[in-house]
Amino acid sequence: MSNPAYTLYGWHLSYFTGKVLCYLNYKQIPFVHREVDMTTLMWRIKRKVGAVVMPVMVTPEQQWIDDSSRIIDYLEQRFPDASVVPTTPVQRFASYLMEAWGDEWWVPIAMHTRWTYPENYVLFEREAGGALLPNFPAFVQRRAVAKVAATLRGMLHTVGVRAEQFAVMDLWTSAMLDLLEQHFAQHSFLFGERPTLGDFGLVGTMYGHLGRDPWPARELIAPRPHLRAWIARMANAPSQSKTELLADDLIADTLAPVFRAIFAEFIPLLEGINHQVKAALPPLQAGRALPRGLADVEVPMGAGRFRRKALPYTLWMAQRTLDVYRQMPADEQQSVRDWLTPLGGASLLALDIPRLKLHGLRVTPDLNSLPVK
Ligand SMILES: N[C@@H](CCC(=O)N[C@@H](CS)C(=O)NCC(=O)O)C(=O)O
Repeated sequence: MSNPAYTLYGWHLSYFTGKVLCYLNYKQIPFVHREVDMTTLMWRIKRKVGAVVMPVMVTPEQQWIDDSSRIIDYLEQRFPDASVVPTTPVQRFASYLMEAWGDEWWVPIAMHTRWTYPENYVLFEREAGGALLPNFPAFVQRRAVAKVAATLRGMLHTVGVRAEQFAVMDLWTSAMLDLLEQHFAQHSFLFGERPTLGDFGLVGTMYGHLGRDPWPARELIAPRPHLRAWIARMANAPSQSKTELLADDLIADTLAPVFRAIFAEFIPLLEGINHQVKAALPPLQAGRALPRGLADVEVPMGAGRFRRKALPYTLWMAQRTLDVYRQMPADEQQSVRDWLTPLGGASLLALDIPRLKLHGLRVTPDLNSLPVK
């Protein structure tokens, strides 16, 4: 392609920007990376996609696309070589599920490790300040960053970063990172020797937050060299030597405990959100978006319990995963069922989510698919 006219707006500090940056590097798609300044964030992006959010990608045709999953879907169509979507059913389904889990479940962990340890703020202040108001004096930048930081801190309670839950979250994180360390000691990526959508979902947490913020980089990632090496592989353009996923649609045994945890913890979260979304639908005026957050939902986290607000958006990610299953022929669906049932995941396929459409950071019920009263 001669015209490298894709532009990605987003900060290295941002979870979902990290996901797309790693993807663009892997696919070797020519793009321009622009840090987001205040005007772009608060005015241009808001006007174009209806939300103050990053990342946003602008195509050569001047189409503005938000949401990391939609950006990747769009680029997969345009750049089908080296597809990140596995062709075999179990790896394909597992990859979408990993994307949903990486995107959604890990948010409280990433926000906890960033905002609970003040030493991380120096990097945040420097990078966000330079990005937001590039030509302004440092004291003005610091004030602007303080406002953004206050907004982000304001979300901590919503996503479950609550002091009384830190012990459960810390135990969970350390056990899960150990499992990933054991996996990456044996495999270069989640499903073999090249990354898939699932790796890009999981790296969202690991790139901007756990891997770059000083506290988690030192305390959580440095002691796990194989995990650290995977993050580095994800962040850099690929070496072309090994490009295969595991043969025969296998999922490595080292991921079995990870998927067991996903099924034991993430499915209850999805069920809890779905319950609340269904209750919120009847009073909702036609065409209106659901609130961004609903009431608390309590789910297992490791051996403990974890409470956070239910975000309807998370169901859109689950719908995306389940659509992959629904579009499979019967024999492929059977393979997926045979894989996830012994791991405790059968109830995922029974999740009956009202059809949802995405608008910025919110979802709207798709009225055409609601039951007729
Ligand atoms: N699901 C979206 C999430 C995007 C998102 O939450 N981005 C964060 C920065 S990493 C943000 O802009 N948050 C602003 C907010 O939550 O209001 C995606 O995949 O891009």
